Amino acid sequence: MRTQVCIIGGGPSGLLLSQLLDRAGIASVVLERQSRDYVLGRIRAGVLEYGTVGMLEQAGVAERAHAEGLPHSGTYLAVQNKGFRIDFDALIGKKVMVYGQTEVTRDLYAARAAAGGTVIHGVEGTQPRDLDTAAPYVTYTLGGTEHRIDCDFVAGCDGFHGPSRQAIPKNVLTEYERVYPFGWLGVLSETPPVSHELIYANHPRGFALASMRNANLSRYYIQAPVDDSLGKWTDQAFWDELRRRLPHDAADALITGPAIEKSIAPLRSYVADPMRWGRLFLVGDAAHIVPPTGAKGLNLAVSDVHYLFEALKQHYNEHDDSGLDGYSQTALARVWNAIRFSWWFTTTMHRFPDQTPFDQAIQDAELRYLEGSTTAQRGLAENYVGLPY
Ligand code: RFL
Ligand code: PHB
Repeated sequence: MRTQVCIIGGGPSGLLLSQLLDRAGIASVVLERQSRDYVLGRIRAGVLEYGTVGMLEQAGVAERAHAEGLPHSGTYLAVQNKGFRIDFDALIGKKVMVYGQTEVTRDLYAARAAAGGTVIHGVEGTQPRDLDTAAPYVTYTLGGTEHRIDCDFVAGCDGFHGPSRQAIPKNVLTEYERVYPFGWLGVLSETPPVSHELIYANHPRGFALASMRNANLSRYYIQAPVDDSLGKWTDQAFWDELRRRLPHDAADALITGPAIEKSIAPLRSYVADPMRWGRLFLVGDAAHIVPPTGAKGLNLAVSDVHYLFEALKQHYNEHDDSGLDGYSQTALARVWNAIRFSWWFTTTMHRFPDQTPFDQAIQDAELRYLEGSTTAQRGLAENYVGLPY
């Protein structure tokens, strides 16, 4: 088979890139290791920057997000069970939208199917090859049969554990990493959200987050040791711990129910530089990971898609490769802003096992400064709603 852009990975970044390319008359094939149901079963991001919503509009897949998504003009931070609000709209005139990654992915799958796009599920042993030549190709097996796709470019949209980044020679790649000494225990429950906006809570027992998907679907997280067994966290133990960490008024109002999903996610910051090698372009989690505190992972994947899509259009329509040549530098500049913000917000909101009294006093001062200063709040708001592309 031959195509123009071979996309490895059918998560949000691969599907969005494929959808945008199709609308620009550029052919692509998406290779996905998992089944569609498996991809849609992963509960992940919940908060979209408005730049992300704009990209969904450009791709013609924003209709349901606009109808069912929840625009949020602010968020609450809490310290020791007492909350204060950061008003994004008043501070910088922008909002975010609460609309789950699962729904974004569902909309993208529907759009690809409606346009007759090729998304091949269940591929194994995917391997991008000859990336430093003018004729790259990707091999994989499907149902025991070997296949090969010849292409002009390979987009590595295959997440943190995919084969694309591994294809870049070690002596070319610089990796930056911080692993945080805790995880997030997340629960999804069919209960009304405790608050109409998100609550990020700093508490002596550890961080907690109250989020949501819709009027009857809540998403909650608590900081927990990453190696804790899920068996230890009965629903009752989770709700009790969450209640201890939320602001008192929210804890009193919390409606609990059975967890329909429960998992522990590790927290990590990671950047691979460069994001381009020869004819391979890394996109999203394949190139970088942020801890979820800043709600940036999916949004960064979408801004990478934006830069790569514009660069590919320039290549095919104007025979101009400056966008492709500058892709890594342009994308990484925005990535590092989000890496810094996510690191700062994570460090400010969590309890670290080795936190000294000095560290604790600095954290307390940081949060008091945020509570009392609209200038400090503006910085948080600007980063949270998303820096411009
Ligand atoms: P994905 O979603 O990991 O998709 C990669 C796809 O590649 C496939 N794949 C392969 N396909 C073919 N051949 C192979 N050899 C392959 N190897 C892998 C995989 O099966 C998969 O389908 O990466 P992508 O598209 O770059 O998207 C990134 C986002 O998924 C991620 O950044 C966010 O989910 C992060 N994230 C959040 N981001 C936000 O912007 N806002 C949030 O509120 C937010 N909350 C979160 C999050 C991530 C979390 N977890 C569990 C990691 C909350 C959590 C708990
Ligand atoms: C979520 O709803 O899953 C969510 C929201 C905000 C975050 C992280 C995750 O910062």
